Amino acid sequence: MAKILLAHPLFLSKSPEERSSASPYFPLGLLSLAAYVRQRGHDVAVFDGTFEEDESSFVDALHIESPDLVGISAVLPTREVALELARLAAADGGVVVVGGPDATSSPEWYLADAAVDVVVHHEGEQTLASLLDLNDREELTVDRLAAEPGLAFRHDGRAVVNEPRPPIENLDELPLPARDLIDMDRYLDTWRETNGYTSITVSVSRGCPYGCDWCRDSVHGTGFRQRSPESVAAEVQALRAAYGVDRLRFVDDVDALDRGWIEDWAAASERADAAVPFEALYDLTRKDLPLLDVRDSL
Ligand code: B12
Ligand code: SF4
Repeated sequence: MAKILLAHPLFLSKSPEERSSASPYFPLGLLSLAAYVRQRGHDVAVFDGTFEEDESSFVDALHIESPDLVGISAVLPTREVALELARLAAADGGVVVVGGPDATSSPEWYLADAAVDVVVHHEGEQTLASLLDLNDREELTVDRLAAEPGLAFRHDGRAVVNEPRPPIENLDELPLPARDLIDMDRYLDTWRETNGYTSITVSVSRGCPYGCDWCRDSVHGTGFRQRSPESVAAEVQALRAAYGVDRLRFVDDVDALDRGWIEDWAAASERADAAVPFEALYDLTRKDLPLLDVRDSL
């Protein structure tokens, strides 16, 4: 089975804005990918640039892990550093894959650099797993890549962007993010030192039905999908037990579109002793949502 090194190219040492916001979060999408491909038998390691001084630690990670593939996550402000890591990984000989929100909106930009072999656009779990399977079967050929939804690649010097893969409908089928692959204590200690409390990200839903122009083709699309309230309560209960977390930040496009879901989640949280203060993005024009009621009952 293939070994993949997944890399987060945000170095706080190079990013004064992120440093001053003093609220470091490791991208949950990358940990979700890690858990998904690990569950399918692949070997996964994570490189987290957050607390590293510079790219030399990434070179060390390449030497230590010797991955077959390197997967790099990119948002707009990290695209240049993502490319730097891609070049280092390409020089080391691995297949270089880039994914994430910026790679989804600009796959051609990444493929214009010879260091990037493949882009995974939109939701990444199933597409990355398929790519690893192709690698294992030594089938990373143009024909096979062209048949795989969610991929973009270079052919005859031009970017070929396949159709997106249909989104995962049942989010409860996804394993919980592989938080064990990063240094969670370092994050929690930083939160405690700078804010006086700890905060951990959780994903409860994917997609947003509003379809605003600039975000219409975002990673998770316009189809709103929610996890079950019970699975969220169980994850929060586990986070409390493992890390004693004080607060949660939901990383969804938008939350609380479904009043019934919130009520069920509040009940499930009480049953599981998993009521933790949280922040999330709500539609404030929705006067029907029981925000204060829910908060009071927690
Ligand atoms: C929570 C959040 C934050 C938090 C925490 C970020 C974190 N590190 O966790 C905070 C507030 C700090 C933040 C800051 C910013 N954010 Co923000 N944020 C989000 C948000 C709401 C959730 C991210 C998330 O965890 N999603 C859930 C996971 C499951 O999805 P995902 O990350 O997209 O990952 C999936 C795919 O992208 C893909 N994938 C991701 N990486 C990789 C890598 C590989 C190799 C592969 C194969 C696939 C792959 O597979 C994953 C699983 O399906 C998103 C919007 C959204 N709903 O996604 C915006 C979003 C990522 N943020 C965005 C922006 C612009 C910013 C800021 C620049 C805002 C600002 N002006 O300061 C900063 C930049 C921070 C930085 N330098 O990284 C944009 C990025 C746009 C772009 N084209 O790059 C988004 C998409 C919002 C938007 N709709 O515009 N953000
Ligand atoms: S996530 Fe926000 S910006 Fe994007 S479509 Fe939904 S409401 Fe609009």
